Amino acid sequence: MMTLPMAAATAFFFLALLVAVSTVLAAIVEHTFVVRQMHMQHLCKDTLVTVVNGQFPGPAVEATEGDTVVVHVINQSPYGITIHWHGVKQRLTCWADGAGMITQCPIQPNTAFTYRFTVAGQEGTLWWHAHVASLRATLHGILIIRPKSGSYPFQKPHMDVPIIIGEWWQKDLTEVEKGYLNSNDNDPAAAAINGKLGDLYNCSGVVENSYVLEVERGKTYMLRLVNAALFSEYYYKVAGHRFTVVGVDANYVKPYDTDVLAIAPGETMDVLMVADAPPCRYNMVALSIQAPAPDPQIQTFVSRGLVRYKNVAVNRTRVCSEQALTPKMPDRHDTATTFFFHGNLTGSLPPGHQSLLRQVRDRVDERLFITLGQGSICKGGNQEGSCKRGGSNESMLVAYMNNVSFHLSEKTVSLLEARWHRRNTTTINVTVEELPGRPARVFNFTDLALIPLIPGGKGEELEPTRKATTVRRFAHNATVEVVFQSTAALQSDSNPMHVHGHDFFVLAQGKGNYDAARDVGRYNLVDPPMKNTVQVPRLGWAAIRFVADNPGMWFMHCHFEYHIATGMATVFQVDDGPTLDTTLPPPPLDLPKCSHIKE
Ligand SMILES: *[C@@H]1O[C@H](CO)[C@@H](O)[C@H](O)[C@H]1NC(C)=O
Ligand SMILES: *[C@@H]1O[C@H](CO)[C@@H](O)[C@H](O)[C@H]1NC(C)=O
Ligand SMILES: *[C@@H]1O[C@H](CO)[C@@H](O)[C@H](O)[C@H]1NC(C)=O
Ligand SMILES: *[C@@H]1O[C@H](CO)[C@@H](O)[C@H](O)[C@H]1NC(C)=O
Ligand SMILES: *[C@@H]1O[C@H](CO)[C@@H](O)[C@H](O)[C@H]1NC(C)=O
Ligand SMILES: *[C@@H]1O[C@H](CO)[C@@H](O)[C@H](O)[C@H]1NC(C)=O
Ligand SMILES: *[C@@H]1O[C@H](CO)[C@@H](O)[C@H](O)[C@H]1NC(C)=O
Ligand SMILES: *[C@@H]1O[C@H](CO)[C@@H](O)[C@H](O)[C@H]1NC(C)=O
Ligand SMILES: *[C@@H]1O[C@H](CO)[C@@H](O)[C@H](O)[C@H]1NC(C)=O
Ligand SMILES: [Cu+2]
Repeated sequence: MMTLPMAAATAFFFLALLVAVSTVLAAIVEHTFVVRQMHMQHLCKDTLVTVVNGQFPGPAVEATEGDTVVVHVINQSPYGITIHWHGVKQRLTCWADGAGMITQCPIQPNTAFTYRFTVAGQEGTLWWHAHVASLRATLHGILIIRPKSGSYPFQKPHMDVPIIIGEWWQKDLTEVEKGYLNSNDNDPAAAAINGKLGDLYNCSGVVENSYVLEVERGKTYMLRLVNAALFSEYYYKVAGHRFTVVGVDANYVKPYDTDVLAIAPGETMDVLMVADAPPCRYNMVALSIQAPAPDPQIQTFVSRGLVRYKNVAVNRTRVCSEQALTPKMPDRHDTATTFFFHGNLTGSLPPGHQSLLRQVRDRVDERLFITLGQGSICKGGNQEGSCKRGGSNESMLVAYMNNVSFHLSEKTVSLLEARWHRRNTTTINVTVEELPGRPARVFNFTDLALIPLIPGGKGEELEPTRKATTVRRFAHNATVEVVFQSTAALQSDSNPMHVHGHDFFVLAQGKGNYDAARDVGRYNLVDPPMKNTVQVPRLGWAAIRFVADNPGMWFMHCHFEYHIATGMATVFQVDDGPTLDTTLPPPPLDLPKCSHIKE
């Protein structure tokens, strides 16, 4: 037992050597991220925002598959910061995952930390974002991984075009985060495409700038979409053009032709668009989607940008209308279009991933059924005591998985450090519970009568819940199946569920209550898409499987900020494997310490 850390250290030494030898041909992509507050003007208002290198969105990280990425984060903001590399598998580098208090303490103000990891075995679009409080609304950027061979499984596009759908906030984001627990008004001021609000927003007659994409007729553009919004899934269209989806979450899919894209928070997408329309001007529109009433309704957010053809014909006015063409968008309450969009994607796996697919097809070691919903806890000390519910101010709403709302009480050490150090000491004592593998109580999860949060409502009886730090532990190389069930408990949102450190196969999705006897037969075990974020449909379910082969403590959560902040989360603990190259190395020496730990 005592020798474990030594073995790990030795393993790390040899691994480092191996990596040094095998990466002779791989490059190092190095960035310095200075996190700082800055004033920005939008909608006639000066707003203090926290950004990287003075940019919103932040700088793009562009790498080639197999490269090592090194990012020096220098924190000159007043907040503790972590940066999560969303979708990067972080094989044996859980320490660099950047999940606040899960894998590391935040980088304290006026200190620095260097993230080091490789981007291997994945190609396409990912992104990075702060993973503490709501600061990711302004602290994010794209992460592009291009194929090492230079060739794609489709014709090489003329140009890459990042399309980052985000939001503009005028409120203090750290206050917004606290407000979730007090149900304050927490809406963004606008939607944005690549940081531009677009010409649908104005104040005092001054129109906001739009994102403009200049295209050449006949060329093919690869739109690299990221949904960086805190709250909303979006529909995205470009008037007069169609798309071919070729990748999701940095995994190739079989080409899928469509004129509308649906992208949930945390999802990324690679999409080909041929500039084959008459050489005019075409609006692109990103429209927020929301569950219909009786779910609480917020304002709709629309951001508009422009596709403009170069070398427009001199006689343009005869060919083109005066106004740029605008796409006809789905209704903002249309949850069917996104359901079918996601359901129609099938994977196109590289040979290296076939053995994973074989393993999830042949063997399931752990089966979890996880309900996603809302409940309430009593305000004050005794959370499980008796208090008025149904929207009373004596209780507050929280989100949960299987009726437990994730809550970190430990403020001095991350869960990964606690696990690491417990190998040889008992002084670090973090109390965790096992996440239940299924709900203790079965009810009609998708009964619409459960939605309204009103005194005496049908949902009131099911409402009491509790908070805990939950973890689910998996043996190395276990095949895990998770069925997520979106419920109608006090709301009926969809839930974009994100797993850190592993991609998973999305085997099936459906409407209503999951029924294994009926639904297992519908699993796609032939060409399922591989993802890191699955959009679990509103009043429906989604089934995923993955191989737990990356040792560490991996956050697993809904990517709607309100849900993650109020507890729709847990941690997957993956054990070390039997060999040195399946064992997590020791923490980097400069891993941040929590400010209030006395050394
Ligand atoms: C236990 O861990 C500490 C660091 O956390 C290390 O300094 C010490 O040498 C370890 N003890 C043994 C017996 O491995
Ligand atoms: C400004 O915005 C308002 C509503 O937000 C809209 O009615 C008006 O047409 C806009 N004006 C311009 C010049 O875009
Ligand atoms: C006007 O533009 C169209 C399409 O670009 C072209 O076919 C046509 O010849 C042009 N007409 C004149 C008079 O230039
Ligand atoms: C694919 O989309 C069509 C409608 O566009 C729908 O009828 C079909 O059921 C979808 N397939 C899946 C597997 O979701
Ligand atoms: C709850 O609301 C009632 C009346 O609306 C008010 O009298 C009471 O002080 C509030 N209690 C708390 C704990 O905010
Ligand atoms: C560890 O936690 C247990 C259970 O909460 C508690 O009884 C024990 O005193 C704790 N030990 C330390 C060293 O904090
Ligand atoms: C569950 O609720 C839905 C919606 O209210 C209803 O259509 C369905 O019949 C119910 N299912 C069962 C098994 O009661
Ligand atoms: C959740 O657990 C609480 C106890 O903590 C219980 O009162 C409640 O009925 C449970 N609700 C559901 C939906 O399981
Ligand atoms: C994982 O299990 C599969 C069999 O299901 C086996 O072929 C493979 O070698 C195992 N991998 C490791 C790293 O243990
Ligand atoms: Cu959610």
